[in-house]
Amino acid sequence: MKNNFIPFEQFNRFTPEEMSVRAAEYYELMKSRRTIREYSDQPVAPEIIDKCIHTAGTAPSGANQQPWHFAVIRDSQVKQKIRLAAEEEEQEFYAGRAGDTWLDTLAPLGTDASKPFLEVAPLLIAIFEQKYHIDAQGQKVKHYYAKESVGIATGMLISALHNAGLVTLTHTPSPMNFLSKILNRPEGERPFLLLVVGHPEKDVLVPDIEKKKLSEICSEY
Ligand code: IYR
Repeated sequence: MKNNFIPFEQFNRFTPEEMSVRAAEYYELMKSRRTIREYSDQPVAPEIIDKCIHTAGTAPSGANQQPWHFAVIRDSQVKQKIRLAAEEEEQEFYAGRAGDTWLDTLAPLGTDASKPFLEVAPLLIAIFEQKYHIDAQGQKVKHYYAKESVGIATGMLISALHNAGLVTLTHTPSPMNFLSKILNRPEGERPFLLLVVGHPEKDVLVPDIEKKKLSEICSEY
């Protein structure tokens, strides 16, 4: 059945000049984002995280099915369990599962199997992709473009957290089924990403790497 349609009233229209300024300002904001692997234990107020997750929840999704769940982990015992399980997987990854080609590609980042940030950072957000939901009649309803939708929402979350003055690490221990077990997530949900969130450790260093130029990522037709 077709939805009820309502006027599109909350949209802001800007002059071309205002649009240029806003586009440039957003670029400046986002290009200062860096992935951070060393965190201080400085806490983050829950309402800031709630607002950023609420922002992520405004993302477009296939058939508006919103196939995502954000599990916020602050409890140190749960963080410790996640660290131990992740490091177990990472040890196998770095000891051979990844293969030489992958490890050679990663070498410039200087990463290894040790993941202290999973305990030090004030919070982790485990993002789950929901493959389906159960409707009022108890029937499974498949979600369309679930992975794409969760990816978009995750990008919006990273952007919102950066805008709020926080740093993140998009961590993907592989496989990460342990997240479903530790967090007791329902069947039909798959771990998508583990986002580490907080404040950077004092005097933190980041790799001296560059983003591609506009001409390398964009073509016009
Ligand atoms: N999950 C591992 C390996 C890793 C893989 C990629 I692709 C990265 O960009 C970074 C790390 C780890 O977190 O160490």
